[in-house]
Amino acid sequence: MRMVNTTSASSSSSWADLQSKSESTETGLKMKEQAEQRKGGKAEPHVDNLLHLYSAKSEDDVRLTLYRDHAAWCPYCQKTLLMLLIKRVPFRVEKINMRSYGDKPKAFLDKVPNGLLPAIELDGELMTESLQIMARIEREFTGPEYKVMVPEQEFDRVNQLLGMERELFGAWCGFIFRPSMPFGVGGARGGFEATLDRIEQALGVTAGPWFLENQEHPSLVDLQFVSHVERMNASCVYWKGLNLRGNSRWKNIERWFQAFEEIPEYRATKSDYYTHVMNIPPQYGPGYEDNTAEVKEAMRIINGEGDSWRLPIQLNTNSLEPINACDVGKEEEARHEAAYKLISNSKNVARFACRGAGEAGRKQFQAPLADPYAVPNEKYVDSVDAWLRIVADAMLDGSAEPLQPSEPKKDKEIAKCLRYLRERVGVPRDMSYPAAMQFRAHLNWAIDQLD
Ligand SMILES: N[C@@H](CCC(=O)N[C@@H](CS)C(=O)NCC(=O)O)C(=O)O
Repeated sequence: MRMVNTTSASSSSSWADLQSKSESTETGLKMKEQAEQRKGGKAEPHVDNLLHLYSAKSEDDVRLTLYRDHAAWCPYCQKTLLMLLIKRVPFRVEKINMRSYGDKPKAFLDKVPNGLLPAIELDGELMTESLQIMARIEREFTGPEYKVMVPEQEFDRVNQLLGMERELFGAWCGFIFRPSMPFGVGGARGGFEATLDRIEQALGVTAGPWFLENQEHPSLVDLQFVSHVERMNASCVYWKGLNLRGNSRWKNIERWFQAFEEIPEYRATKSDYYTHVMNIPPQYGPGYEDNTAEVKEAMRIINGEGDSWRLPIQLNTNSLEPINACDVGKEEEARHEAAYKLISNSKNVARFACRGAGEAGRKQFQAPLADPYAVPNEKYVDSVDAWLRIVADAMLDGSAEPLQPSEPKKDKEIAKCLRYLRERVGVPRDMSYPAAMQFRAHLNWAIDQLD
């Protein structure tokens, strides 16, 4: 068992040591290579990519800029991003705050006075409204280098399905953002479930997993649905105790969602339930929770209470929040991903965490976890930095066991800082879901020794 003296920063590995250790892991090495590829617009799909060249020879040939939300919360940005990735359109990305998260840069407001996201600039022409953007992208980028996202022979079915997507969205809003009827009968829940039944049938018409026949990849219709269905999965189980994943009533929808989870482009944009239930209210208003045992249990798990954010983290495809099938059994990879992300941004992360013992910002925003003008308490930076190095080390070697108290280490202020950080790990903005769970649990491991 390791003995750790956290009173002096020099007692744990330096960030430089941790960096070389991280980069010698298989995952760290791959992430470093991807960071290099990213600079040239050739990286695999990832939210950190700011340039995708695809068939373009150089950035000078890139005609399109996507403005998307910085925190990866906006469902309309997600579907537009997916359209560009799956269709393989060369594009740049500029990340802009959502209003609930902070002030928007003046340069963006000069271009888009109502501040709406997503927006694109195509050959200098600015557009908003995700569906119109996606349709324009489909018309503009034709040729063998681009995937067809709306097959012409399917126009009628596409229109019908797009109408159903709006119905599902409306039924979801009525279900989640209004109080439930007594005894849960009929009303909004029944309406939502019946709409899902119709979607289930629509998916049953095709041989493959997608909404349109003979598609080897998702079409615009699938993308139009997926970003909100992802939010439905999180919100229905959290506020209403209705688990859509693995539900035998909606097998085709499950198959469709799993088909998405096999696609790297989708996995790169996929969030987790915690991030969603924190970011949905600032965008749509509060969710109304049912007073049931299922809801209490789901909230406990998703909010990280009890053991759900504690080591050892064991996630599988049957968990309340299933992991992607391809991530099963990759706990070490997840730990190493989290360590790499922490190590490559350690100074900023330490200062950010010290907001937990600092002052709230002079201007507040609607998202309760966002506080862009918060002032960190500089007094704690060195101690928080030392604890983060311990956390990084433990994630790299998988050695997190209860520390042997070499001396009393109780420090509630440092614990507050680590807790502040733990609550703000966002997926996919900061890291993938399995990595975020490892990071949250390792932070708890440290907090338990400080609190
Ligand atoms: N109908 C629009 C809706 C876009 C939308 O509502 N965007 C929200 C974010 S999800 C937005 O930009 N709100 C302003 C903000 O939060 O900054 C679309 O499909 O693009």
